[in-house]
Amino acid sequence: MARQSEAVLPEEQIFYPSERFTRQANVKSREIYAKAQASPELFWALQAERLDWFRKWDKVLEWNPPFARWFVNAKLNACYNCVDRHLKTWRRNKAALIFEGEPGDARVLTYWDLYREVGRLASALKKLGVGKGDRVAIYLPMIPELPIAMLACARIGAPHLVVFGGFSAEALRDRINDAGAKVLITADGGWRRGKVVPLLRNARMALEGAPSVERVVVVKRIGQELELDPRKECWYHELVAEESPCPPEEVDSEDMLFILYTSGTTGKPKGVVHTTGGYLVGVTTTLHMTFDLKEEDVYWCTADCGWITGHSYLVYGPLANGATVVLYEGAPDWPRPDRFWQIIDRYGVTIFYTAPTAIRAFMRWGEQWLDGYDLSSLRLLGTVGEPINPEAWLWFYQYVGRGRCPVVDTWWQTETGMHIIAALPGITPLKPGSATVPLPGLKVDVVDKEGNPLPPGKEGLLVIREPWPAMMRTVYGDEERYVKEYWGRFPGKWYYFSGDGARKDSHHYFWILGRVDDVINVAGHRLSTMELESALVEHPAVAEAAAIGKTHEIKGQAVVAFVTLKDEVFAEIKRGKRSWQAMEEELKAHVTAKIGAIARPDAVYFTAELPKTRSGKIMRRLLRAIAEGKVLGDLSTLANPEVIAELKRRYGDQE
Ligand code: 6R9
Repeated sequence: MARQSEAVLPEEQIFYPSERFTRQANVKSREIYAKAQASPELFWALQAERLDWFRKWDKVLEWNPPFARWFVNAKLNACYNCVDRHLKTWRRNKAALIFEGEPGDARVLTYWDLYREVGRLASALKKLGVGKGDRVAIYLPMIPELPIAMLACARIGAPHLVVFGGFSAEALRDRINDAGAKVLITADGGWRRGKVVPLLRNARMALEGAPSVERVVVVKRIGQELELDPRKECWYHELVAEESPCPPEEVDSEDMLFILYTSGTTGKPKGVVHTTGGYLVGVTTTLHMTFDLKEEDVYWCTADCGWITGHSYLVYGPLANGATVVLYEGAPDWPRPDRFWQIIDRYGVTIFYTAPTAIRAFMRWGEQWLDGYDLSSLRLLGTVGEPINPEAWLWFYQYVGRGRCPVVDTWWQTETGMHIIAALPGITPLKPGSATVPLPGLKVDVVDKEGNPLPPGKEGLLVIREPWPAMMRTVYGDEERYVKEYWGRFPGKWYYFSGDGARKDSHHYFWILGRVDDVINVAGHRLSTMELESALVEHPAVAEAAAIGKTHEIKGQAVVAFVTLKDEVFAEIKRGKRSWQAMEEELKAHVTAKIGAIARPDAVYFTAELPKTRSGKIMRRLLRAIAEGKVLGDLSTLANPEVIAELKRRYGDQE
């Protein structure tokens, strides 16, 4: 890449694609934008040729806002596209998954191996009574059985709901109940920084209040002595031992592929529903275009399968493209902060996709951890999850990419299913900190509160103005919420509202400003303030609580909770029977138990009252300003100004 000039601010620097990269790129010419714009449906129909269909569509798109059907009446199978079809070519013996576990164990599965594993589990699930449309919950560590389980479900037309292994028993239970899952696939445990994560124990706790689950399949990962309950639980390896692969089920393009829960603006996580045809076309195409994926690549996405990035760009997108995918279990700094560089060196990774929060952590640990590793195999870098600050972009570009690799920042969401704003690395000049421009065929805009498009330079709301193939279809069991939250924001206009703020610059590049709703983004993970607050008030000592996201150097945002205690608890602390510190620790542990470690507050601030408007709404904006030591702004609607002075005195400017 050629650098424009050193003498400008990082965010004004432009990095042009190198001739060498462009010459070999999957997309070499800007014509693609004009072509896609001229007829998005034709564009997507052409892209759909990447897949194998059992029956082609009658119509590309049926759009009854806000309900879309893509590739109407077409038939296909996602697992067939990710696995079986590659067996007809030399890819049969190509590495599909290269796995490295935290304890250092490694496994390589060719596409043929993957077919055998997936097919056998699919047959076994059928025997357990799982049929088309039945939901299967998956609560596994990042081991090959996780993508295998996802694909096995897809093979028999059973939608999966993957629950991140770091979530608590309660979070698992809520998701299972919302989806009415029939079977749960879990493990005896997983490894995380040298410790065992007790997945089966959590699962058993979750199932005490989840009557829909009939059977539990347990992968032996940790290998501790363990008794299973033969009435309900069975070992994965015993279950599949005698099986052979069943044929893939023919499903409709609009049949549900999976549900994935994500945080919204209320306390209840929503089950984002993705269907089969459009989703698979979307993720397969974008991976090919934005990451320039080639047959020879060794592709590594560090996300967990518990998130959408793991679904779209670790499992479905890369495998449908027949790629070699690296799968790793563990943490970037375990056993040492060089784990990532070691993996890139060891497997010759060529495309590396990770999160800004990880990059900022590496910056802090220092470049010396990269010393001695050969990273010359890398040819493209990607980021996702939150806005990347120009400093982190430049560090990634310089130290990891050695100034040779484009850094493709990808903006998208659980709901969009696929990349929406991202560079095409062979043709798009890059600006550190900007996700650049919408992909071909997509209409994205920045609008004001009424939905009027804003000119460059003005900050507003990020919307998508036309349907796209991998878009969510509904919120599971709550269509009203889908219509209202995503499409009902601008009456009279069918615009998809992302929940993000943004501005365009004079080159029409998009700069994402973060969430404008009550969603906090901690290390790329979405949490809702309501969810945190309901967890806090469930604690017997808490009268009222407000959660905010405080700017954090590495995580982007950190959770800070403001809590009012019940009078009797307050009195006990005053009398010295309990301490503030112990109370703070107890509440942090409580939130961890309720939601998971990612939700653990960095700090709990105690206050006699929360600042509220005259109509009784908590003014989180003020709490955030206090926690960050910022100017408080307009206080005219505040009903109880005295609490602000007190909070500022106690907690203002505090680290
Ligand atoms: C893929 C994923 C979505 C939210 C989204 C936005 C933030 C994601 C971003 C980004 C700036 C990027 N976000 N990618 N912000 N630049 N490249 O992360 O999905 O977990 O649903 O989160 O993450 O705020 O609205 P999800």
